[in-house]
Amino acid sequence: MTTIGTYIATRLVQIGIKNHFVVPGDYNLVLLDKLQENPKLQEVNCSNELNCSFAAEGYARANGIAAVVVTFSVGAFSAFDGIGSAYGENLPVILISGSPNTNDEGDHHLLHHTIGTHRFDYQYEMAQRITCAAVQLKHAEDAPRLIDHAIRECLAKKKPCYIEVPTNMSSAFCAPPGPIEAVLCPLKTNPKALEAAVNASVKFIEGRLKPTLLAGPKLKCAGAEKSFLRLVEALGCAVAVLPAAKSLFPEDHPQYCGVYWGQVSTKKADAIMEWSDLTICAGCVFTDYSTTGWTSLQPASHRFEAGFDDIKFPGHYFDQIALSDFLNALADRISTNDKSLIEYNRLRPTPPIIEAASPTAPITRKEMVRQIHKLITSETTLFAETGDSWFNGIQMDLPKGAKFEIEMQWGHIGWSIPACIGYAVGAPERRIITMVGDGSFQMTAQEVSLMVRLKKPIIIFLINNFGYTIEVEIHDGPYNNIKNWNYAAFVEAFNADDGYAKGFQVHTGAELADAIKKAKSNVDGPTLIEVQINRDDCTNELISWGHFVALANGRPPHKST
Ligand code: TPP
Repeated sequence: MTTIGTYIATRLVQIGIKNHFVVPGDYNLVLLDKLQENPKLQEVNCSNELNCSFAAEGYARANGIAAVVVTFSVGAFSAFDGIGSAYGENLPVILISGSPNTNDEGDHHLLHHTIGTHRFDYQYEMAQRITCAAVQLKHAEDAPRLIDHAIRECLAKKKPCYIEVPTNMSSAFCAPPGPIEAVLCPLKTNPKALEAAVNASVKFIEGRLKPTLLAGPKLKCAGAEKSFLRLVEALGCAVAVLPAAKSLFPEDHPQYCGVYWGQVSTKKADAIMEWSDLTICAGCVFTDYSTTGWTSLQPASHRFEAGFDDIKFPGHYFDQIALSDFLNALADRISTNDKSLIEYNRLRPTPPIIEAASPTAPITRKEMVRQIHKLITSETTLFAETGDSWFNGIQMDLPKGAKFEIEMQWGHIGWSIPACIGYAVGAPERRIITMVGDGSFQMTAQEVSLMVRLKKPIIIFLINNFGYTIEVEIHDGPYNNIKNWNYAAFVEAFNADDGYAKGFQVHTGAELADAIKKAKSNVDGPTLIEVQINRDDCTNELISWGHFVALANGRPPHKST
């Protein structure tokens, strides 16, 4: 007999989930038992619900879909943070929350883990604002329809969904799951809309002299990386990526011209993008951060935008078109125009040769980056946390196959630690390297414990510059100073009964090289290498970017007329 709990378990397995991330609580315990009955589903236990939601977010980055199970209010409110991230970052994460017994509201009871009122709908109402579909399972006969609806939307829109399961509902009987194909309904391109869009686009693009291409982060959720590559090769022009799209286009490709990020671009991408008279943006998201405080947003007349499911350029708008279908169709029809690539090849900077620093000199950020860079292979996924780690990571050239993860839309410090362990569960074959600042690490540090528990050989570079340096560059004050920790000793505390966490603190290039060697041989657990650098030793790019973002933040209110 199918219960609501086993129904959910079957659906999770059918859509490709092997692990669900949980923190138990009395409102979800029966549900957790029901999920455990499915042998194809393995539970992963996190230390708190904030971390749990980020671990699921990271798992979705690796696996394409994830689920997180929490208890009512005290758990779900913390998990909302990672769900906000999943929404912003276009990651399908299913948030499942236990909730009060269905009889309690009618019985006019006050309950624990609530805000102390007689209505318990507030969590569902909050969830509606940060998910693409939110459902409450109050009647067993409705449950299959509601569960399928939430999951279908989540998969199609690549956004999180919410399923609320009252504590007395998990073991209630319901109809068995129907064919999964009815839930897997990817966006269908309307052929008429596609034809009209491609005809108008070809005419528009061929009317410009020197187009360029720009890849954005939504290429990934749209599954359009290959079709983008086809368009790149058909058009033959210069190609840049937005910072959050790093690694979605191969960096060894002859048409690649770097990360376009205004004045903090790499490889002079800004020179060629701003020289061009049309930027064809595929899956791009322009925010104050990705445009360096709005300084690098091309004028609308120079922008052609192919989005997740729509196309817009001056005087035109089309929707119901999947991005990959559009890029493929355009690649079939567009004429080659390599003017921007020819120009870029004149500007292309020769890669700088970074000399090794003296092994005994106090370590600098530059030397640290040089050594981390050498570790990156085609099997590496590099996580770059909010802070100067963004800039350190963005500047590293990646070999073919290497992947880069960044959370630039949501920008929650501390994301990288739980997200990278979630990612490691979803992609056990990848070698994970995480660069994180001291301030960020302090937010979610206890999730290193899960790396120890699961024996994941993640290498964490903890860049200790003794404070919130990115904030120092945007707007300084005493609040940017934090308490220093003994980070190496901290992670080794997780070895209490067993475990292989290793921690090192390094002050010179030689010490770093030695710690990296030891990290590589620690295959049964995480290694944290704390690199102590000077408080002001940050990238020039952080300083410039911080300046422009601060200017954008500081614009005075519009005067009323
Ligand atoms: N709270 C959350 C949850 N997220 C944020 N992004 C912030 C506050 C604001 N914030 C952005 S970066 C930052 C803070 C507090 C400091 C990061 O410091 P650290 O991790 O040490 O990196 P560094 O800037 O030193 O490289």
